Amino acid sequence: MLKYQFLLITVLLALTDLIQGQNITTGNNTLDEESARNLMQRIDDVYWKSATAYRRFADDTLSPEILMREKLREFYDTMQKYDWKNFNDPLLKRQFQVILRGASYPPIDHKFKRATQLLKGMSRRKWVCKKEEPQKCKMAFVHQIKTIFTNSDNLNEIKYYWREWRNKLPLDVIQAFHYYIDYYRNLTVANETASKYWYDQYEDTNFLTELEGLMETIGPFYREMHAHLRHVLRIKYGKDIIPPTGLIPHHLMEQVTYQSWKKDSVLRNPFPENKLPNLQSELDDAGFSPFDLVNISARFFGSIGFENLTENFMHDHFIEMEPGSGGPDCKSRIFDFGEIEMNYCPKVYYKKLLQTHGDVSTIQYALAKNNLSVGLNQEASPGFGNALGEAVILSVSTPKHLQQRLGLLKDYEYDDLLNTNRLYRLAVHSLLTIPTYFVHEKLWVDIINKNISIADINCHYWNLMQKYMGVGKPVENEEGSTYDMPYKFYEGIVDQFRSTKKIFGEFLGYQIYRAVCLNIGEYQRGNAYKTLDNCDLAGNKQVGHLLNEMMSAGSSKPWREIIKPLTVRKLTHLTGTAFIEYYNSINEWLSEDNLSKNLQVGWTATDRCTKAQ
Ligand SMILES: *[C@@H]1O[C@H](CO)[C@@H](O)[C@H](O)[C@H]1NC(C)=O
Ligand SMILES: *[C@@H]1O[C@H](CO)[C@@H](O)[C@H](O)[C@H]1NC(C)=O
Ligand SMILES: *[C@@H]1O[C@H](CO)[C@@H](O)[C@H](O)[C@H]1NC(C)=O
Ligand SMILES: *[C@@H]1O[C@H](CO)[C@@H](O)[C@H](O)[C@H]1NC(C)=O
Ligand SMILES: *[C@@H]1O[C@H](CO)[C@@H](O)[C@H](O)[C@H]1NC(C)=O
Ligand SMILES: *[C@@H]1O[C@H](CO)[C@@H](O)[C@H](O)[C@H]1NC(C)=O
Ligand SMILES: CC(=O)N[C@H]1CO[C@H](CO)[C@@H](O)[C@@H]1O
Repeated sequence: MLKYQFLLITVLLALTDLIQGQNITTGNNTLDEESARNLMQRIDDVYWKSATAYRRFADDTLSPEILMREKLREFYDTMQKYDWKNFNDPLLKRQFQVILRGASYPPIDHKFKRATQLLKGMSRRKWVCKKEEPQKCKMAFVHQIKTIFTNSDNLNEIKYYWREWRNKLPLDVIQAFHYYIDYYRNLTVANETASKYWYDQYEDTNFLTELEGLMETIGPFYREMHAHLRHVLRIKYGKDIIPPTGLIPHHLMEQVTYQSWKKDSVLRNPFPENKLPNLQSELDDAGFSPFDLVNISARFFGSIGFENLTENFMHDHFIEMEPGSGGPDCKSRIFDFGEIEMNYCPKVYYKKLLQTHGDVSTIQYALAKNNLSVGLNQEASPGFGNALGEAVILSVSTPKHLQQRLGLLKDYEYDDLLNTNRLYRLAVHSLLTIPTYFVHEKLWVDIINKNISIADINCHYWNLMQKYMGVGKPVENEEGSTYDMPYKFYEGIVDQFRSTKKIFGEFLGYQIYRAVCLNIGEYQRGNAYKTLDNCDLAGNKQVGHLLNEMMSAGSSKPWREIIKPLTVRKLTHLTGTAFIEYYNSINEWLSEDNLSKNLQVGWTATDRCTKAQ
């Protein structure tokens, strides 16, 4: 009875609208599924028009996700009038659910835009004075200070820049950070926690707990690596500087991170006599052009059964950037909302070869999902696309792929020793970056959930660095100084670069890779000829099928449902075990090496927050 009354009232209301000629929003006089479908059609048109405009007029401050959210704002009120939670059509229901996430956010104003710009740009902003010429204050973290961290072995110099960058943190950056805190804290009503909004696209308020579980899984491996790094730093800088037990000072850990791919670095390859190949000269010898990297990447997808990109498509949608326009990282610029375009780096080097495979993976993802109706055409969750790209990159970086598919490294006998060296470098990089992102993520979520006060941000940061990384504060800052987090923390709270995306993408990438490798039998546990770290996916149509299923699902299902068919056990959560399995050989080598050198593993932590009071 009540239901009918409600229906009557809504019909009456709609009729009144109609009579007054104002019913432009629902376009029909009922709020039924048919009219909902029509509404979606209209929103879809708006979406495509805006997406195309975005490609032409993007100013790069706000992410396309946020801009599209703003574009659809005018429809939220109308959409909320529908009883969408009780729709019969599951896809239509899902579409409402996904789009209406945007309704929780206040309209974007210039303050939000300004804060975003400040946080995104801080790594390139110049405020640090030269150590030798204190009146010259034009050094930015990227790339001046980073270059010093990477190349200097003068401890005073590294320490000076570590401290100065933090001591002189501009006030407007701090204000932007505080603005962001308020913004997320303000989203909540009553007793909600802000992580409900931070993790809305993961559809899990307590997603952090799942991420924390991953840290525990990789913990033992991390601690072995930590003991090893403490040892190599002792060799490099002396026993007086680095104690045999305890925390590694932050500035030196940052140096190790930046040096993970450097030839002459503090790192010591497990088998120094077995020289890693010079991939640059290999690529030079092969005579690849920048476009060849795109073509090679596109052919990877062709080989696993994706529809081949036509010559016309490639010439129209892949555009080489002007020399020098890509910045020092030479990152591709990809427009994957609506119409697709990729502006690629005009250089050829190994890292680019890998990244281009990731980029073309993004393009394939866009091709697979962009034709779904608005809302469903989104990434399954932030970082899902990164994970798919990561799985492809892991395949392309195998000695097997480089040799057999790309005809590189012809003169190398890629034996176990050489492979251990390769995995060592990769492991240092991954094992140091993942926990860093996690510490940033946890700090941020603890802040917005009001689990810690603003006054405790800094000490809490050091508590987390101790707990998860065995890293300590190198020097006490001057009085009145502010926060000690590196620039990646601030970038990591901006949606485009958010730390969640990196952690999620990394772990899920290894997870997808392992699942697919097991599925096609290229990885067999216990078979020394079918190891996970040398599993190549190229040429296998089953791989294409599995990847395409995930890509073409878009956002029509939660990410957990999308990964479910991958595994026999129907996993719907993240796991760190694929990561551990991938690095199994280097993990064993580290443990044995620690043992033979009698190194202590682990550290003790002290509570930096109670000490400060
Ligand atoms: C958060 O809410 C407070 C109180 O309503 C308001 O003064 C402040 O401007 C809001 N901040 C942001 C960033 O939305
Ligand atoms: C939040 O408040 C509501 C109503 O006041 C209550 O029912 C609910 O249990 C509370 N939730 C938590 C997590 O405290
Ligand atoms: C794509 O092109 C490759 C050759 O580059 C060919 O072997 C393959 O069959 C093509 N795939 C389709 C679906 O046409
Ligand atoms: C990509 O490479 C293949 C093989 O070298 C070549 O046949 C094809 O024309 C290239 N595609 C484009 C778009 O240049
Ligand atoms: C996808 O949408 C675009 C633009 O509306 C259209 O040109 C293209 O034919 C569609 N492709 C498919 C496979 O439906
Ligand atoms: C909140 O922070 C305190 C102290 O940092 C910690 O002990 C506690 O576990 C945290 N609670 C949650 C829910 O994260
Ligand atoms: C001395 C020391 O702590 N060595 C460790 C090195 O790694 C092995 C394997 O995990 C540990 O058992 C040793 O304790």
